[in-house]
Amino acid sequence: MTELSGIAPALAAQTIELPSWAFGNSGTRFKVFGSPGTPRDPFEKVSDAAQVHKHTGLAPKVAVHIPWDLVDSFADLRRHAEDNGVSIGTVNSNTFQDDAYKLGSLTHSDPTVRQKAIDHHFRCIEVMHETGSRDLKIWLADGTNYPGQDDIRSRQDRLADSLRRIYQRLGDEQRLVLEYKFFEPAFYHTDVPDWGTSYAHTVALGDKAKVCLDTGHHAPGTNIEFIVAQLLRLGKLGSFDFNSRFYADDDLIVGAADPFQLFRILAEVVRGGGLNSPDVVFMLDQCHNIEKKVPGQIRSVLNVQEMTARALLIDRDALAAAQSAGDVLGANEIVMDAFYTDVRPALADWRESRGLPADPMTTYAASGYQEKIEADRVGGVQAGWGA
Ligand code: PSV
Ligand code: MN
Repeated sequence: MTELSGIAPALAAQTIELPSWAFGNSGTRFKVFGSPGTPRDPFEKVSDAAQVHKHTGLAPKVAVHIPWDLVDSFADLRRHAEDNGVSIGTVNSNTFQDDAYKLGSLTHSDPTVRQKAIDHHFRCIEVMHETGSRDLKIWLADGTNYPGQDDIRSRQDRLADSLRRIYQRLGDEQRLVLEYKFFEPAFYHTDVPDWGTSYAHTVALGDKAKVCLDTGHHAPGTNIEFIVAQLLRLGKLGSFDFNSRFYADDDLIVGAADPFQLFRILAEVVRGGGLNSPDVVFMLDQCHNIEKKVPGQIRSVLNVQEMTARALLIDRDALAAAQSAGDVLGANEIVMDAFYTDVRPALADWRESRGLPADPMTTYAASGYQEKIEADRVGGVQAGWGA
């Protein structure tokens, strides 16, 4: 069996943040399917997220989305999380579902709309104080659908100004992470389409501003691991939104569509010192449209753990020697050897040695939790992506 002892400390330190919205119902523009047991409020979402942590030991934080996760008392939500062995992670702002933002939010030409969007971020910063969260993640749906619809350059200037105001409101220990996406819901241009734009804005803001890389937000064929390497090199990689995609921003289970890509990304994370660094948050941003949500999240964090283990198994000394000798095939073979190593049996043993289930999927299925939430959570309104 594969020997994990050399990489065990790194594995033990790994943490992955879960998105609260992954536990709600989600779908496409064609249909959102309801599923039994879906949480009806943010407290139930946190309870479900805590199950993922309980069975894997990997997921001690839950990211929230505002206003989807607004509650009367964030102190209560924080306490509920802590009582369940987890805590509140990244606070995601949402300026994409209010009619006022049809033509933009932080980039809008009307100062009143811009101020509304800025005020929303101020509210998110308050939530961060109330929950003990460090990071404010901004993803903007801003953009245009038609050439000439608005002045791209002026929108950048307005964005820079809005971001500066938000940044100035951050506490000393808080950060802003700016997520980019090259399309959707705007189809001609988006105002933060790529890592370069996000980098330019975050550099202008200062050290507490970083880039968030969502693995589903690139054109097909983009070498995402190169972006990872570059952002780590520049000290600007703040967080990941992990998911996988076949076609667009599919938000499928991380590592499901292209395990090799996940491995390559994690290999660069390890190489660049981003693994278990407080600077780089591993977050999931996924939707479980047809599969059960809690096991979907368990599978997801295990996928990240397995690929992290494989990335850690790359023989770095041998690789460096092969690279400096110009041994093209030898260097490639060292990387592929690590990728093809089946770490699952060794990880199962290692988990068990730490008092965790060898097979978290099976243990969850046998725990009775799923049956209990399906029986208990009848009535009320199921939470969904967007609520
Ligand atoms: C946008 O597609 C995005 O990736 C942003 O992170 C949003 O906050 C999230 O999806 C919502 O699922
Ligand atoms: Mn995302």
